[in-house]
Amino acid sequence: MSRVGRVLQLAVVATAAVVLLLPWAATATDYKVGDDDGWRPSYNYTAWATGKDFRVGDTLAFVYTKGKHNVLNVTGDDFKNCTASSNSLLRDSGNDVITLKTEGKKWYICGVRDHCSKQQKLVIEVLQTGTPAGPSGGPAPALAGLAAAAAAALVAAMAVL
Ligand SMILES: *[C@@H]1O[C@H](CO)[C@@H](O)[C@H](O)[C@H]1NC(C)=O
Ligand SMILES: *[C@@H]1O[C@H](CO)[C@@H](O)[C@H](O)[C@H]1NC(C)=O
Ligand SMILES: *[C@@H]1O[C@H](CO)[C@@H](O)[C@H](O)[C@H]1NC(C)=O
Ligand SMILES: [Cu+2]
Repeated sequence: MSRVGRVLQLAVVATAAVVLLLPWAATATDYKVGDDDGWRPSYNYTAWATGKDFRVGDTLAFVYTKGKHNVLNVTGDDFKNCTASSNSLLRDSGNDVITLKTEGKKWYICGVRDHCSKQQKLVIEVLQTGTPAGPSGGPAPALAGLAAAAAAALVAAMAVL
């Protein structure tokens, strides 16, 4: 193979590697709802969610003593009323991990007695997968590193010419 052919091959391989690695560079975040307080009444989940960057692919873990609480995904209207929705999925394992699969608002309540009206409810806004806009965004440095590596590979390829 000619030298130019080799260089082109190298450039193609470097580019392909970067394209293939991009999805993995944007790592998902696993959130424990309420952090050390877990899932319980009389905790401000709005304050907990404030400033967090929820993305498609991230997970929410609702952790509580099995039998004492549960988790129902509900519509926005039912969230306000603290009522279950017709298509709510009841989760009650005590360690309910939910993967955020789509963008948009997601509403969760506890369906046990009056817990929901005692603040045991969470609403979040899920954004598309990608580089967080926040100042201390996690995956951003990894992406920058990959871009730099790709650039270096291409420069190296040029130098061979
Ligand atoms: C919960 O926190 C939010 C955001 O910090 C605040 O606006 C709201 O008033 C708080 N709710 C209660 C009941 O303290
Ligand atoms: C609750 O989650 C289930 C399973 O993902 C889904 O089929 C259902 O539509 C959801 N219901 C609401 C009210 O979001
Ligand atoms: C919410 O509650 C109000 C008052 O009880 C009721 O009129 C309304 O239909 C309820 N909305 C939903 C979505 O259940
Ligand atoms: Cu509860």
